[in-house]
Amino acid sequence: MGLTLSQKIIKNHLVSGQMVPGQEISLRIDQTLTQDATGTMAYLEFETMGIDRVRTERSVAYIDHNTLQSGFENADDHRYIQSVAKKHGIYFSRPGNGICHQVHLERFGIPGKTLIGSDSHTPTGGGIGMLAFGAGGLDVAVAMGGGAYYITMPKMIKVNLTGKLRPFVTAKDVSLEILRILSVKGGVGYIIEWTGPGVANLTVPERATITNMGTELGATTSIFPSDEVTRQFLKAEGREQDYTPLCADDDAEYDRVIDIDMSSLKPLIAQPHMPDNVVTVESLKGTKVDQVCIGSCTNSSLLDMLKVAAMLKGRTISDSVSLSVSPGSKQVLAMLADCGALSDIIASGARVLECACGPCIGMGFSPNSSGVSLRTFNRNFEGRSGTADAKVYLVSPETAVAAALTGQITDPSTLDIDIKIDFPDKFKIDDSAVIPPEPAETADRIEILRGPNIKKFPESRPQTDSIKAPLILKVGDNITTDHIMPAGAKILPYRSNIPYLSQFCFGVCDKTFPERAKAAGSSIIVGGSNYGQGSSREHAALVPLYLGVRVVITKSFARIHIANLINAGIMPLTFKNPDDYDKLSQGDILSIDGVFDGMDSSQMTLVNETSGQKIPLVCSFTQRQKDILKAGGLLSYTKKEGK
Ligand code: MIC
Ligand code: SF4
Repeated sequence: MGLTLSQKIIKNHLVSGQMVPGQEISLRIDQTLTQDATGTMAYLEFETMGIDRVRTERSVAYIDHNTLQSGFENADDHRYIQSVAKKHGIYFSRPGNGICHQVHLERFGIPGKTLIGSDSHTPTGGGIGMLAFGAGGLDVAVAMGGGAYYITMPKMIKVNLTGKLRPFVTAKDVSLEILRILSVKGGVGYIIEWTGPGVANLTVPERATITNMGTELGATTSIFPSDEVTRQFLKAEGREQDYTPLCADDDAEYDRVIDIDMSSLKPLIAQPHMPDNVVTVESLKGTKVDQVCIGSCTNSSLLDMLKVAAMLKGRTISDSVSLSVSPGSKQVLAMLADCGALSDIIASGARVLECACGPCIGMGFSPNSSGVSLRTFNRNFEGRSGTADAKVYLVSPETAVAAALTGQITDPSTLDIDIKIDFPDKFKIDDSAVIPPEPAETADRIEILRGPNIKKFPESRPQTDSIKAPLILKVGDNITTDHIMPAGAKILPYRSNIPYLSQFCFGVCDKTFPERAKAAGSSIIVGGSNYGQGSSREHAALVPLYLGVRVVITKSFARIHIANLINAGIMPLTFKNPDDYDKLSQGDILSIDGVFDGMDSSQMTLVNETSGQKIPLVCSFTQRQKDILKAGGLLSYTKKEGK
């Protein structure tokens, strides 16, 4: 039997385990990336491992999230990351150089290589045939030190693309269509391979939009073949030598096949507050819009921006709309400036923001009270924009511009606009904003610059054989890491200050949670299905650990978050019968005895001491995960094992 493309790359990088779906495998990692919001913690973890130089082929530290410097904290963190990078062999992409995923695709990604990044949208690299995963900071630190990356061997979904996108229908609409079909949990446990005759009709930036948003499906990663289109892209980046043709074998077997005929798609829109709440743009026609934001790692490529500029050229945005445009990288911005497209954007009344995540992570540009905001981003979770009652919709750049011009939700294909762009076959290459590391021989001269905002890690707590603790918080389905550990301009500067961050934990669900959890000392959280979807931020595990959470019991977990919980030493368990969720109430006293035997037999019994009911739980920990939980987390385990 032939192999799928990802199975081939996995096979080439397999360190341990067998390629059987559901089994734990570990992979050799060629490249890593970090961004600043998760990077400070990842590098603090890397430092405690005591390794002088990174052992990857390429590691890059990006500054793109925490760029609003309203106090010393973010600037201090940038300096810290820059100094660690210089000392330990890591390339440093300066603030202003662009969003990690966009820059990595342009300058560093290589087909067939493995990449892990401390950001959930790292699968963007799948747009050029990389096997790229989002991971917690600690997993990235271990990979920088040469350690393997552990995942559960995924099943395979093939999306067979046919046809060609019609004008004003875009790769973003393909992403929204697959979200409509599969939902935000439909990709959990799968790699999504995009194949079929339609692939040749998609450029690399379009493919990258699609692999980027595979994260919203909960997929382990997403990947396109590396073909002639990939070669052209790498050639335009002056990196043709990095090209290798790659595709699945003809007789590769997939667990599920989904057909999408691109010529039949219409412009789509995800309604508040989930990326899978998708309908046609036409069906919301006329809804008044207050704000439009164009950018983010999903839609900030040169191709996107040139289309935006072409639509805005010679036109002025509606009086009632505020429009932001954030190009994805310095390369994109410089090329827009050189060809005059930037002037067309500026003349339309848009506010041009720096090349960074910006409004996507609530770093400024929050909407007005209960405002309607149309964004070309990938997430519209409640409160993420920084305005608690805002209504955020996700759309393509074309649909975004249509709304900016008309002041209402408008299907762009109904406007009398012709988009004509001249797409260059050579990009402007200027890597001056990427600072190379110090040579190994002189690296010990480099001093690490630490700011006062860097605080100690939460103390690790080894799991014990019996646990008795209150059910401190009960939450529903699809809880995101933005619920657990919100981001935004006010909180993000404290990503290396867990005690401060802890005041905001679960703030969207229950403002009293931090105080109650701290007072309880030890506690248990109960959640519904797909708990922990969204961001890769390990803070969504480290902060609950700091607040005394020992166990999280749910109907199911999202992939990166369950790994982060185990890495933090918090035990994730699931209900054997999902209906038992209803037998528990916040405030109940819960106990579990025989935890260690339970880890071995994959079953435990939860006793609700308050109601007297017994509830069966399941788990499936590998020996390594059991040892990590018993050691009180991956850092203690790594130190103990001398790994
Ligand atoms: C996000 O989009 O939520 C982020 C901010 O990029 C996160 C990382 C973080 O929380 O720092 C992600 O997606 O992993
Ligand atoms: Fe940045 Fe938004 Fe992309 Fe996250 S999703 S990396 S915040 S642009």
